[in-house]
Amino acid sequence: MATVEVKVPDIGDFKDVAVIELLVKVGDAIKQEQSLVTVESDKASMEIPASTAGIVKEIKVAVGDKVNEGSLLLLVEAEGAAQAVAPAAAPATAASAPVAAPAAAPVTAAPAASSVVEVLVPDIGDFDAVSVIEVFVKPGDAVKLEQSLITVESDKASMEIPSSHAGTIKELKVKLGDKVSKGSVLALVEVRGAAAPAPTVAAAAAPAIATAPAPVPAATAVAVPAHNPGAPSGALPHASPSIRKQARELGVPLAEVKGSGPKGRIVESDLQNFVKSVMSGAVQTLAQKAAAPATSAGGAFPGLLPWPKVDFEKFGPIERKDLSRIKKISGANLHRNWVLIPHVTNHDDADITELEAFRVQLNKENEKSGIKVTMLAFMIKAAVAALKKFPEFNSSLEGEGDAQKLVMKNYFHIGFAADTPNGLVVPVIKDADKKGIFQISQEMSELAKKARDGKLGPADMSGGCFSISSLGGIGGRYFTPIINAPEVAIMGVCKSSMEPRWDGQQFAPRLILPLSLSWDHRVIDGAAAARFNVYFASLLADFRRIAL
Ligand code: CAO
Repeated sequence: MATVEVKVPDIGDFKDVAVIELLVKVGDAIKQEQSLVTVESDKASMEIPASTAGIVKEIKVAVGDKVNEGSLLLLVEAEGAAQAVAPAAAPATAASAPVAAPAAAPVTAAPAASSVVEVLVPDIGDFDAVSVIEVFVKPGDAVKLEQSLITVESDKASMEIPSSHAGTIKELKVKLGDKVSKGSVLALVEVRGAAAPAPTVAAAAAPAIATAPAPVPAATAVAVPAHNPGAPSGALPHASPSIRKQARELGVPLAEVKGSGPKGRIVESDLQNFVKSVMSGAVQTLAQKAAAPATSAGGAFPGLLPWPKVDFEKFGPIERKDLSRIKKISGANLHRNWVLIPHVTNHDDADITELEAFRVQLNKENEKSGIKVTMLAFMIKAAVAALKKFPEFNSSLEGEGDAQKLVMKNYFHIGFAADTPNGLVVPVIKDADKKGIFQISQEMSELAKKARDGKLGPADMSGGCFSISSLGGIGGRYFTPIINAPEVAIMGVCKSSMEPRWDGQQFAPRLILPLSLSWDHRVIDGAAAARFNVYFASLLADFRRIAL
């Protein structure tokens, strides 16, 4: 056994390339030519193979380090002295060598004023019969000189093959999965003008780095999945050849995997996590989503028909408007809450005859103070008292499955829905239990003004325990308010009106306030909801009860 230094082999024109992935760790048994690290320039990435088999004793580089030819990567306890080859002088064998990108391919003949030329696979070193894994162009596309046409991949590296000519693609001679080698015809390109370049065979000789790196211009030295703006499908997934191979074998759409590596590079754990989340149903691939309408229309809602597509113009003049920012945000939240929370709404009435008389009197007495008390301030205080009596209404669900918990809150922050020209917002009165009716009224009018002026900040709208949505100033009888997650209940209130009520002897005119309490059936039972409403109504009917 001998300790051998494994160094970066000749990697051609690649200088100061960053280590972006370590593929082995100390103690690993490695085979000769096994990939050890991935390095990346701005145009290419490549895996550096082991020059010897053995056990990794020490890793001399870290992710982010810059390396060059000859940089020490690892110390390996080699299997037998015979394999302890001289490190830098032992580049990987041709079959697994990192690859410099090919230069533009030679053409068979110099083009005439407008002629069709064959674009061939240039000398790509010892890469023979490599698979076409991406095709970036299609017939009719205009291509620039050196624009990438396809990506080919061996088991250790991938590279993009650039066009040897500018012109228009007449015919593609390869498709995904084809095997190509040096000299394979990729495409027929119609070249306009006699001046079309015809690179020489010598210039095209850009073999595997391990043998003789060619002085190709950096712009064409493209390999694995650098973003290719010319690609019809947009950005290519950023991953090493081995990850791409794994993804293909598993059928993972790499473009949908989020990379956590440097510059968003997809590393093995990203691939694994993606597969896990698809298997658990937490994530659907685009293909699954696209397939959903055929069987279930809409993916998450089996059996639903697709959203109707209507040509509205056919029926009359229309105009299209953008949704306001608030509408977009609140719409997305309301949709989630409506879909995810099993809502039930209990309707009830509160007799607020005496409370309204008191409110009117209070406002008369305090006319000069400038603070106007509305019914909503009393309802906020009543909500606090009801939350104290029924603490599960002041809770939130947290976590999933067996690990799910109910978070019980010992604070009382009450939100109120406010209608603004731009949409619905829910400012929150903090610590409403510690505030009196006047203070609540004042804060409410300040928050409502801020809401109308579009000046509410996140702090004004967060931390709510329970919300009240009052349409009392507008009208209506009852409605079904949507719970403001992660709260578990919301009180909807409509306009009070005088109604005849039987007092035991006769019908008497009473001021009746319609209540609509929506509650989350995962947390609250119907009986508790009915009790909450009865209690809430009793407080409004006789506000002295709040002191009990
Ligand atoms: N019954 C009868 N009258 C009522 C009432 C009720 N339940 N609630 C309020 N009123 C009266 C007020 O006393 C006031 O009367 P005066 O003008 O005669 O004094 C008038 O209606 C207007 O009140 P207001 O709306 O200005 O004040 P408020 O405290 O009741 O409400 C606010 C403030 C910001 C909540 C309200 O303006 C608002 O935006 N409401 C809409 C909420 C909403 O959109 N909810 C739906 C959400 S789901 O999409």
